[in-house]
Amino acid sequence: MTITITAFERSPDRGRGLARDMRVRWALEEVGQPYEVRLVSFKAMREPAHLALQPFGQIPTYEEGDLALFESGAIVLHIAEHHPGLLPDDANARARAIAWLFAAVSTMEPVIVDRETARFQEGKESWYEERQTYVHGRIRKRLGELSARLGTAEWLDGNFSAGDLQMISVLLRLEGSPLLEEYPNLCAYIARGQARPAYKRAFEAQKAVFLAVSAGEGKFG
Ligand code: GTB
Repeated sequence: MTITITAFERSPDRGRGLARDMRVRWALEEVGQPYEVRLVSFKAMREPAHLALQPFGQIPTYEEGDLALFESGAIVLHIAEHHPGLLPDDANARARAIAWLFAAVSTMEPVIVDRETARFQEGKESWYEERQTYVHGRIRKRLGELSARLGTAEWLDGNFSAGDLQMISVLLRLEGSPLLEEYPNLCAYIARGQARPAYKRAFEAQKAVFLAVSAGEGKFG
């Protein structure tokens, strides 16, 4: 059955791979499943056909036969549960890998995303800089805890898993930020993820969308 995911027609990140379709692409590449991508405009994301797939009008979505899914965490978990390569066989190790996937989206991601939301929505407010101090404090706390747990290990719990895939994807939202540079082991962890051939294939695929759109608009070549 064909797998179809959705992604931004024009990603605001200009091909940096920060939108959440990247996680789904990466997971599909890790397990060797071919997929198709339906690009959606911001207008189409608000229309009934897309809202039927994603009630919040967001990307990514995942369709396979009768199944339609939303939420990148649920999609990555579904892929990992149905194809070998992203979850250990041992039941306890499998449960722990899933716990890391949840930790990425429910413990790490909210504090990290708050930094961007504040910048876009509150950046002009007089209290913005002061609030960012608190936001950065909350991010540092979580990065410090994660860094302590990772220590010198290669991955969070044994072999690379869907938990690492999701965690690295979340940490990448801080790429280029001095906050991340305070934790060299987390930087090295991210770099290990980015060095995986599946990550590279996924990254190039999403970047090709940006390049094609830009070329169509006469900005390149
Ligand atoms: N919890 C959902 C999930 O994990 O799937 C969140 C999905 C989500 O936030 N999707 C975003 C979206 O569709 C795209 S990824 N936003 C449009 C909207 O809400 O109207 C978030 C994102 C957007 C842009 C950048 N960027 O430009 O760097 C990075 C990440």
